[in-house]
Amino acid sequence: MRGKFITLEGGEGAGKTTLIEGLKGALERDGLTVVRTREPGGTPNAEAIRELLLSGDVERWSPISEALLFYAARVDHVERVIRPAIERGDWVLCDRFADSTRAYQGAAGGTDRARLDTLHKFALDDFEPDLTLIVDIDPNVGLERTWARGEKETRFEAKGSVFHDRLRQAFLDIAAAEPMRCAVIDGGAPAEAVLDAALGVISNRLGTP
Ligand code: T5A
Repeated sequence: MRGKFITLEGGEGAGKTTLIEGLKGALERDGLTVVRTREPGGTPNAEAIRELLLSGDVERWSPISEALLFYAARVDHVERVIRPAIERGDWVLCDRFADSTRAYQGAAGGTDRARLDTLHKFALDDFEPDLTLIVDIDPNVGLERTWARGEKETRFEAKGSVFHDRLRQAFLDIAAAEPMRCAVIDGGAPAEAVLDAALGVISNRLGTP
């Protein structure tokens, strides 16, 4: 039986990585085999592209160059990891996917959505997640969480507040446009409540064995 493909999306520091860890444990306790992965990344090639994308000067790449690099990484990731796992019957939890390109390079970065849709179709045809959890958070709260880690800022964290406000709205717009695929989770809630909400959505939308 085909597995399921679940993506987690949202702005910086929304809590996706924390949530994915909790989801993996809970779904494995339900007897599922779960593959946890992330974008950009998930394969050696895609991790090498991640380094190009996240480091360096904020304006190092134009949004179109970024989109092409994200898709080069994404095709490698889908072909080598995501699709084989789903075909084995595993459930894949992926930290970010194509909606991040639509929000970061598209709505917030200024690349026309139709061009990104053409790129997606060229690269992956109609391949989309079974379910996308959009973890929504006030960008100021999310960025403060990332700063509290004391790590060097990525190129995207370093973009200004207008960019991060647009991002939040972009993810909410994606959820509103595709309610069958997407669900919005309140990322400002305590971590346990975020996990409970996400598990509720997964159970309602996809069921678990
Ligand atoms: N990107 C990516 C694009 O521009 N286009 C694309 O197509 C793709 C795929 C990736 C960057 O690339 C961009 C987007 C990103 O800028 P990344 O480092 O993977 O870079 O960035 P994020 O995915 O944003 O990862 P973060 O770690 O910054 O955020 P998370 O994963 O959402 O948050 P998380 O879980 O690490 O939590 C952050 C902190 O908050 C705490 C955690 O303990 C942690 O310290 N926390 C909470 N605190 C209170 N309450 C909660 N509910 C909490 N949940 C977590």
